[in-house]
Amino acid sequence: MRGRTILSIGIGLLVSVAMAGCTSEAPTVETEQIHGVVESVAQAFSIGDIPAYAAGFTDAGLLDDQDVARADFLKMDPAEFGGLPVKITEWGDTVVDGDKATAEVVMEIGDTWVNGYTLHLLKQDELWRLDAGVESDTYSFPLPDGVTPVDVELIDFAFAFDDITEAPQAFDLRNNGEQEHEAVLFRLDEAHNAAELVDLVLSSEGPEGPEGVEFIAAASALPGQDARLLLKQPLLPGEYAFMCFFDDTTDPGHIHLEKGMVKTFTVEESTS
Ligand SMILES: [Cu+2]
Repeated sequence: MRGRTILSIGIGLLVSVAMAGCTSEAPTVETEQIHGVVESVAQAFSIGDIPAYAAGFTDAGLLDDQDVARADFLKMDPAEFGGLPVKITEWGDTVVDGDKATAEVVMEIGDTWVNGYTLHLLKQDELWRLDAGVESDTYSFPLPDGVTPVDVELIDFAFAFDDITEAPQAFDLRNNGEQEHEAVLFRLDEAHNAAELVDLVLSSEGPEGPEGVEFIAAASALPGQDARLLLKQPLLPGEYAFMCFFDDTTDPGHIHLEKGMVKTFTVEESTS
């Protein structure tokens, strides 16, 4: 996960100590080592431990994850990194092929939502390390019984989804654009319409976002990629907005939100 603005923290990473559900197969030594590395990386992110985080990556993996070389990452201000509690709640398949491996993992982030990632690892000097950014590959983990995801299409530069008729608990993002996108979900208060909200967000800084706007959750997807976002609880009635804060790679200095990548929706009070 990158050490960027708060608004983007959602995409970040993971953490934790307890691995809840291993696969049914008996874990091999390799699998245990891989899970241990991932746990340590997640833990390091949770507490903002930059050296420990970097130790879990190859040079190429760290560069992909952080967009900076190891030497520069190690000089980063610890206050700017991590600090968002992340817990690994489930492992999917872990597949070892020689000195390479993939590990499917589900991470609960900030006690609010869940993302799934397929991690890519490389064994160097007898140690497994992440060889790609945590968010570089997703994992569409199984949803709880009775949870139907809302399909959200991400394009350059807009969100598209059908009318929301029931309180959603999960979103399946599909990036059909040419650029990487994120879906950062906010709950709005009644005082702001969408245009005012965009102005507020663009002019604010800090992990909490602007007053009157509550950060809920986030996920990101590369072009052609799917990403699943599961909330721990269905959304309460109210007004919500998805926004994307990624840089426009064809227009440096401007972000997708400025190009119109924002969409609001309403969750109605249940009539039952
Ligand atoms: Cu975007």
